Amino acid sequence: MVTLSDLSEKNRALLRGQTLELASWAFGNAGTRFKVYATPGTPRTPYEKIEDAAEVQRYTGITPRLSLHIPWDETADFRDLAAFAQDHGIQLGNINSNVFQDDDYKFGSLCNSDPDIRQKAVDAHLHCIDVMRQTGSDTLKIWLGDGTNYPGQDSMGARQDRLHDSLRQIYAALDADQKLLLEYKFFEPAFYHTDVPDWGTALLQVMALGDRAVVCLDTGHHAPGTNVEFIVMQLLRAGRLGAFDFNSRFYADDDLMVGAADPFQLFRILDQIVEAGALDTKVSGVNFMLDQCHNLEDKIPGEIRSALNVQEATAKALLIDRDALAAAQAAHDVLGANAVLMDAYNTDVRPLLAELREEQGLDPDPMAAFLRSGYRERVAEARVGGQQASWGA
Ligand code: PSV
Ligand code: MN
Repeated sequence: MVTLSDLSEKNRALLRGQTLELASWAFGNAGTRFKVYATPGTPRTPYEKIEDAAEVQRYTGITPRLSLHIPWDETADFRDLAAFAQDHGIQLGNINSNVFQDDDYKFGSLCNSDPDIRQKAVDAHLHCIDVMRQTGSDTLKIWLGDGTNYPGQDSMGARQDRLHDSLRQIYAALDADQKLLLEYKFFEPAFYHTDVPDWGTALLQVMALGDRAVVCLDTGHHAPGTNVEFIVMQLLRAGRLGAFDFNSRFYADDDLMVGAADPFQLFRILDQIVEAGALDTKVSGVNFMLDQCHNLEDKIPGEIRSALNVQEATAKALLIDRDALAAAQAAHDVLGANAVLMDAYNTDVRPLLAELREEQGLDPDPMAAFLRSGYRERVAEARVGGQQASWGA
């Protein structure tokens, strides 16, 4: 059985210091275009989402930040919201813009051929930057639903030019200590072409802006069979990997719990992160976030399970014998090198992580501790009436 002492001093420190950002929308109701199911106790306000995020942090100890989505999390006083979060041990993280749910954006937002609609979309981002100043957030995260459904519908090239022009205006409005994070996704809602479909396009667009523009890699936003860890490596080499949106997919953008569909892929991603020395967010600037929707499972346990999955994949990546791996690689020992990786992957790290939590004064089994706490029952009783938060509401 491996224990914490099997990790080097440096790797123990990395594991102790690991943090993940949660997404506010993970605590709202979610579903598919067929049905969104309601769950008793679902938050009605951003304040209640913070309370739920604080529960995940209370039991895992590795999720101290919460991302907001504007206008889903619009509220009268963002300074008050940030203070409330701080009282709950949560820091407000990225501000995500939403320019995909207004009728005006039917044919696009930042890429739209209508200058008035482009201006409206740019202004929505300026509002997000204002929110960032009030919450103390340093990152503006942009994902666009822009694209076309039919060949010939619009000029793809002209749309790239408009995208650059809109992003340039948004980037110019950021403060010197704020970053722009551009997320790509290969399809949906557009079906023929998407304006930011892949890491190459995202990279070209952010490089045309400046040093404080980086790429967000959402693990669910690639075609089946894509070698996602290669993209991780390449963006890290370019110094432009700004963040992850972690989740799992079987088919499209399923937004399932990270590590559920393909724990081996998650391990391979964390291996690249560890190899590049990018695990410590404060050093690398890479923000590790969960972007998930819990349709069937309860939301807080869903987030706890996901955090534990990332932590397990990280511990395994930290256990890789890097010297043995380098020696096997140098000797072209194909099977030997692969065996070094697989040895780490096949190690049960749960006892090691239980030990880590006990050392930090946490329950060794976060899921069981949360289920015992009675929190779900309390909020189901207390949060009656009002409008439950929901993806798209
Ligand atoms: C788009 O599918 C996405 O991954 C972006 O991050 C959005 O902002 C988020 O999902 C909303 O659910
Ligand atoms: Mn995402």
